[in-house]
Amino acid sequence: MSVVITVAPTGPIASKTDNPYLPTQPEEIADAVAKAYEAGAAVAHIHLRDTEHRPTADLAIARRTMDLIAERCPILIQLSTGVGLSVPFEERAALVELRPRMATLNPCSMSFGAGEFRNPPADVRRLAARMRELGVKPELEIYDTGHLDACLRLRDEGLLDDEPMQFSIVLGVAGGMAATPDNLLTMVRRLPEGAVWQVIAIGRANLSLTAMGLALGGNARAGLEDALYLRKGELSPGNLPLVERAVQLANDLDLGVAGVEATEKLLNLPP
Ligand code: KMH
Ligand code: ZN
Repeated sequence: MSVVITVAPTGPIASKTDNPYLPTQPEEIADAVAKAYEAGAAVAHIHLRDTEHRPTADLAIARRTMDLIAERCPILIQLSTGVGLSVPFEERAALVELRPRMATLNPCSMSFGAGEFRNPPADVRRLAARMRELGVKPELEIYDTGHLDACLRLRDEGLLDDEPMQFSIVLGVAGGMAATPDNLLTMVRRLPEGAVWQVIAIGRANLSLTAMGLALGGNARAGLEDALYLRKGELSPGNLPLVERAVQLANDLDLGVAGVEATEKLLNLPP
């Protein structure tokens, strides 16, 4: 039994003012990902920023980032189609045309902190169908119980392969579920048989809920997208310490860490 560690180096919200080690440019992102790969990450969840550090779905920036990562290491690239709250859905969806091995699929619209995360049902269905056509495995980001039900409806409509379904249980976004052990347990109990899943715990509860996820049989995600601090008052000096901590947690629980090939098998990734 081994667990998949995903590095999420950047995210849609934080800036270099929040943490100066946040990678925003393609070279910085590729460097953070390569170091995470060396530490044990098998998947890289990628958000892009433009030269002004704003979230972007610019295809040239995405292509360049993917190429730079591939030059450095064979990590599995999962592009975020969440991108950022200000980027139109159609631009976000176009990223899957670059055929990353995986991409996120956010099934529902929601309040997201002070902003709004727009995922209209018809657009989500179109994107799910296109990902299926292109062989891009969706990572289903669920921020509430109803989001899980929405994913199961997509599956029942034939828009998602369920071999296996891959979920991120997102806890701690203001507008979604709070980051509590109770909410995590509720979600895990409701997942369909055979699902592969990980916890994305935003902010202060990141470490405890990541550990709980591992103990419950989930995978783990680590990086500055989800936690800017290693512990109270101590900014993480880059993504590497967060990834190393997740790997250490998995090792301490005697779980072992899956490499790229094992992850491809576990997720039944199209070639
Ligand atoms: N940072 C996540 C909570 C995605 O990548 O598709 C939201 C997100 C979605 O960034
Ligand atoms: Zn993301």
